[in-house]
Amino acid sequence: MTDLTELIAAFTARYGEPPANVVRAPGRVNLIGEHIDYNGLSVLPMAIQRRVTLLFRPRTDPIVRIANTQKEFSTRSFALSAEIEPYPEGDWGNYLKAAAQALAQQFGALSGFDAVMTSDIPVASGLSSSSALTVAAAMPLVEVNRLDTDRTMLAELLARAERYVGTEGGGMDQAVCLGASEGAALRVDFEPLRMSAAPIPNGIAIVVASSLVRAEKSGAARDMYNRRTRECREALEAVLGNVKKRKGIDSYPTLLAKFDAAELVELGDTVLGDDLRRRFRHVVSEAARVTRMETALAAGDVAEVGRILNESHASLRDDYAVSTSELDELTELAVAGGASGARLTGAGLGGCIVAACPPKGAEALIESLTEGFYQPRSATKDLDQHLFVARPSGGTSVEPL
Ligand code: NG1
Repeated sequence: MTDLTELIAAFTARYGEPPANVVRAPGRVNLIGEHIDYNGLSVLPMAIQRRVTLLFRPRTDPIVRIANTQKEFSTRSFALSAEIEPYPEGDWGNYLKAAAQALAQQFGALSGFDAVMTSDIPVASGLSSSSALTVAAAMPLVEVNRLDTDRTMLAELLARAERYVGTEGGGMDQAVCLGASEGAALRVDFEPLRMSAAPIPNGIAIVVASSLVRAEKSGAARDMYNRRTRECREALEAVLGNVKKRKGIDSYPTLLAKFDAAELVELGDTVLGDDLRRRFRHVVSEAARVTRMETALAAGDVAEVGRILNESHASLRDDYAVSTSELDELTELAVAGGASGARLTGAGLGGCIVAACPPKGAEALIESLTEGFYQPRSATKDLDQHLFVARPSGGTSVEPL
């Protein structure tokens, strides 16, 4: 259900009064900078036209009630406090509680709200449905309680908040969900968080295709994710221990400011064992690709954008070991179908790929992926859920109804 009139009717039928406001919080596709946000390195995601839509009405007590029109997610209701007991692991309501607890800890006693929501962001697909949900649940509390905050502060707060669900995540998703602007990707820098628009030129189309494999945040994908964050920390420690003139160098960003990627890869090769050496090589080479991607986008150079995507995929597959056979197959099919390049996007182990092509090639690319990947799997029903041209979209909005 994405139609606003229907959603308003559902709200009024459930609560006996009409909603006061609508929140729209977008999903995202990450163009470049994969698995480096939690290392404090800059990334370049883009908000997409898929989003969470949440209608709400203030309450005067500290209760939050959220009904979801998607049948697999039944209604959640809880009391606001600085210590909210989580639902069982994997429960969708934990994203709501994550936002609520963090705001209660930061701002003290809060009034709650009643809400009805829906989402057309595919779940567990690397398109950040979870952060969109977290942001969508936070916005009514910000409005109802007139909290003194801004988008940057909120993005930092909600990035920490989402760790409530057990993932040691970075801050990319909440930042782009809040800070994106239409027609552009968003460069996100960390420590401290800064956001700036990187326009997507008309000559470049971005296509998203799902591998049809879910990357569950509560399962194997989460364990892999947390293991990679630890490996990155270990690799950094070992490299820092071997850097001469260490003064002022204590993190990935400060290391990359002092040395170029090739020097660091060489250093990593010398001081790290096999797995850590490869993880480290991905991190420093991916950081360099972010800078190259900005230049390629500014120049409207779709061929170079494609090369960068291909290199990133190879690095995620071979060095970071987060690809799957389906993601590899999809990227190969995309390139064979006319994309200038493609790579897995998001955390990996399932989820989607992102491909770039000239706009006039998008239709042929979609046809070719349909024939090569989805038809053989009898997965053409509701195909636009899994395969679509992503439009660079604006960040979260809150409007009166
Ligand atoms: P997805 O793909 O939504 O699971 C996760 C992290 C990002 C980032 C990417 C990998 C969360 C909420 N999101 O995104 O911060 O690290 O993986 O680049 O933890």
